[in-house]
Amino acid sequence: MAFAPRVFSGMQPTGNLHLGNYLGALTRWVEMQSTHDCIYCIVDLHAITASWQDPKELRQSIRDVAAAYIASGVDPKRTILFNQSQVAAHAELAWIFNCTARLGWLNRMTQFKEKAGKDRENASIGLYDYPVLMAADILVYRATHVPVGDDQKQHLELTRDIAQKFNSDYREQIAEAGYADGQFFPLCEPVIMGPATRVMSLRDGTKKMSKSDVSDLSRINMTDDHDTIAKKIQKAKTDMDGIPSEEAGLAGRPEADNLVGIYAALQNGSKATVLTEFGGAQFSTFKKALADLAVAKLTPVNAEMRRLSADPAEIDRILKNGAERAAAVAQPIISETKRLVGFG
Ligand code: AQP
Repeated sequence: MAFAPRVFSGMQPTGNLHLGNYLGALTRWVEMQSTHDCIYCIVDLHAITASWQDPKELRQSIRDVAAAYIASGVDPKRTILFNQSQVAAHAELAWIFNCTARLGWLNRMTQFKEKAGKDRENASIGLYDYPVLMAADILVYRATHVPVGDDQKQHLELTRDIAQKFNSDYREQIAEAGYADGQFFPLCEPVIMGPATRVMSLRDGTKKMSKSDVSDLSRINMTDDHDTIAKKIQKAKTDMDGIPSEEAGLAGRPEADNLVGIYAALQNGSKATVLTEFGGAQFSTFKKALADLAVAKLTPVNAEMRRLSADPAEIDRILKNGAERAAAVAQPIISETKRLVGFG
């Protein structure tokens, strides 16, 4: 069966979205709306996996992330925008996939190892099972393309493994149901593109920019104002050399590479173009230009987020409408999955 192209992606409402989320994923999501049928989700079920979330703050965070999506250009009329917990089919399919995925596959997931750290025994089962739920999020819509940052590559490989094993475990039932090529779930493609698929911390160029980093100086939040953005860029770690003229000159210089990559992504260009413009400049000059560009790009998004957040009832209405539309797409797929498995 040739699957109709469909895009799915999501972010966790676990705090302020940052420049990594924006450049690594959100900008791609917005572009893909003009070429694909898109479903964008606020993955609140995932949000409670790493640590306990205050319910009041979680509810607020869901609205804030919805506002960030819309302010960045996600159009809730054209695209389905909703929060995961409101469509029960995600959790239902995750359970079936829990019985498809193998323990050995999950044991290899590096994000669990990083997030659980040394206190593994104390990590939630949800954190361990996170990639299986992620596979269900994607496949419950039979999505074919998943725009994400580079850190999600391994989870998407697991999604493909789960789809393949399900298709193989139930091959007879799938054939009987008339899927001639034996594919009930598609093998989705990760869409990891552009110069900022892995935006690094402003304090340490070897660490991913992340919501959970204890240092707020490590990231630019989408809610940061003009002065805060400028201050964080000015304080960003750099090395003793200036800006090189060619990409080879960024090798072994993670902080310089990161700042040049951020500039390129904000400009919708390439690192090579940035180096042509700034090669030979001091970091002080480059940082000033980078701060101006980041402010110019993020300030309008920030203002729109504030405008949307002033009307939480409207955000709730958009999410409810999105959840109804998402459930309508997921329902026949989960029903057919259950039939294939032998339920009902
Ligand atoms: N630093 C990054 N560079 C590029 N892309 C990134 N993404 C996250 N960080 C970067 C992409 O953003 C999407 C949503 O991520 P998420 O919020 O669901 O979870 P995450 O990847 O765990 O993000 P964080 O900031 O690292 O959150 P915490 O600290 O809570 O774990 C994904 O497409 C991701 O690739």
